[in-house]
Amino acid sequence: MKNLLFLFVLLSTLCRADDGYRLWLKYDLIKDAARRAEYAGAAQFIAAADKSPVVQTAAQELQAGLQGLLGKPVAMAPGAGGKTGGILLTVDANTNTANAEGYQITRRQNNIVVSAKTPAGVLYGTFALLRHLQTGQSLANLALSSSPKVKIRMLNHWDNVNGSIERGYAGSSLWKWYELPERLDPRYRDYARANASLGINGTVLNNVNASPRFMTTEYLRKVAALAGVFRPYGIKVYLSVYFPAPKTIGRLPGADPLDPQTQQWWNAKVKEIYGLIPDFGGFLVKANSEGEPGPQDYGRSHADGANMLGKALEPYEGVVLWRAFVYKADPKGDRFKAAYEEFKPFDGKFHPKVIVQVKNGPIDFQVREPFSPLFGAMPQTPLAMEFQLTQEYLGFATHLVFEAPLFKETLDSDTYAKGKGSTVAKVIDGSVHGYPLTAMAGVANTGSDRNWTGHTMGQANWYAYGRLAWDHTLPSEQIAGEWVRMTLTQEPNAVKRITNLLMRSRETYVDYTNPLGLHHIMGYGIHYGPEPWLDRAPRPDWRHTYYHRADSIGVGFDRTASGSNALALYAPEVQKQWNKPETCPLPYLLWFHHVPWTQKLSTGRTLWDELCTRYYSGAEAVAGMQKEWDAVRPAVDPEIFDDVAGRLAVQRKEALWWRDACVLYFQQFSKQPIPAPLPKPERTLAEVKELVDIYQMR
Ligand code: GCW
Repeated sequence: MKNLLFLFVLLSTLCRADDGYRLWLKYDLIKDAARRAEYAGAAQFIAAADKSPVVQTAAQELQAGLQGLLGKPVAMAPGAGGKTGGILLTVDANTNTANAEGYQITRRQNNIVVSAKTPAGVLYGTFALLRHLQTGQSLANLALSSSPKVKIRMLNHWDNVNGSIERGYAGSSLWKWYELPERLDPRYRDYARANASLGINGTVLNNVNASPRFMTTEYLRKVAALAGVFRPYGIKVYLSVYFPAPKTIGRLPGADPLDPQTQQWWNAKVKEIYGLIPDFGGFLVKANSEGEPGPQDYGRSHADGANMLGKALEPYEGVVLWRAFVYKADPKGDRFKAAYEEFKPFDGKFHPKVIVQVKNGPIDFQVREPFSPLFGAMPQTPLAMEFQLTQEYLGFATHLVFEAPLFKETLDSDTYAKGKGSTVAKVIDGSVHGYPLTAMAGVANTGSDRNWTGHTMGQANWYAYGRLAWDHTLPSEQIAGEWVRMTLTQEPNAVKRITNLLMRSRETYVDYTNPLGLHHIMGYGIHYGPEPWLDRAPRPDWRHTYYHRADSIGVGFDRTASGSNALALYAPEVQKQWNKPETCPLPYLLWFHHVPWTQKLSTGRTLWDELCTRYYSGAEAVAGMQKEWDAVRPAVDPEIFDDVAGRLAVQRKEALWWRDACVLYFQQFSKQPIPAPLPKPERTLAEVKELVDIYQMR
């Protein structure tokens, strides 16, 4: 009897074991019998009269989804033919949506009708309906409608030809270049499904530090094979460009963008690409940045380079995404201003095919950054937002950091470009300046790990990015809740706890790593762990003392008129919010001010005491996260539970490194005790440095 019981428990555990592969598209049987019956009654058949591949994809996904959720097959009917009680997927040019990719879901004559102007809209509507069912919502008064706010919603993969991923923490690349085009890994399709379910409609396959290989016919055939898998999911492929490709591959003497030979080479290359991939999305370019070649090597500007590619794309639909992530090694300058100074003078001078892609902040995907001043400064140039999903500066795949609040913080910031309400989101979506092209990019956090993102909770960042690229007005909390219910559990208490855990995670990470606006003090090169003491590097702006400027007086980078004056790049209203240390919001304080250790802050504590308090409370909060996670154990899959619990334990350990490293390091300048009742670190600065050094070893 006992043995039997053991077997039963073991079996049920095994059956439940979930490796995370299915992401938020689990389609597990709905436990609530009444809800299941309600759905079954409304989904007796699926009718998708439109034969386009994208609509047929939608129908198949719906069928697979319903089979799982209802636990029984749902038939595909050729058309409604007067029948009721089914789901109709229809392309209808008269659907009342804001744009071609939007959808409407209504109940008509006892059918559920998913309708859109285009097949892609039907696909997105179908996934929205599935989400509605997956999250267990009622069908009474079903009426959903939504349209994407930006046109190009893409992932950027920093994947290399050898299968490695720059700043990737979830295994190796999904793309198996040596097997393509002959063998198509089934995973390519699942990748496309996941993206399409969010409305992502583009993917840049290769690293912006690009290999010229991708412009060879040999590799373009491989790319075409992937495009073929993604096409029925409404996803276009894009490629990162190695700027001197005409020289490396075309054997031209150079790649000067104003040389007619260069232009001709690109024209021919683009023609070749479209011959292989008729719906090719376009190019992403990192030029004259961090050692990558570019037009400046030929005495030309970023605009010359971008416009040359724009011209080559003229006969086709594709676009050029030209990155603004550039900064010169200038010991007297402020890296904060670099992109603005390079690009602002070219506003209005770009070819209509060009979008300038700007990172959310002026430096580099730090734990918190003020929005890039370029967002307020380019009325005549379409700007794309670049977010980073992979946690380069956010603890890799070991720290739990839900990024939606970070994305929202940037998107909701007001640039005042055209008066109050000119938020970054509204600049990006074209509503402030009427940009004809609109785009958002997320540097992917996916890899070959079975669960795609290493940390199971990292899936939530992919999910949140996709949802916000579709509709930047969605609240972070709603996104978190959806993801939890589709991915982890439906148990209401657990949903609440995990949603809260996600929602607080980013601020917690800020507290134990870079509180009060500190930035760029992470481990050199690998960008992991603390290294505020770094004062030697090949370039001044790769030294961390450059950013925090700690001295006997205080800490922080004076970017007001008395310092680098980077603040002047913002609209006067923005400057006003940040220009005085007494009124600057604490999250941005040390971004803009060098503040005395003894300065009293709005919290009533001195800067030094506040800094310590945050480092300690942040590290303590991780222990709180562990407790919260323990409390949801009965409600989540055991394999996922263990995965997250293990990673939280690493996070706790490393939060303590960060805390001890930073308070001990800055204490050398502040010369003040750790404020009571906080306990003194149990180790010396030398000891923490040694630990951090291990992670820097070859
Ligand atoms: O954040 C930095 C990374 C580089 C990256 C670069 C970029 C792809 O450390 O690894 O290179 O940004 O965005 O180009």
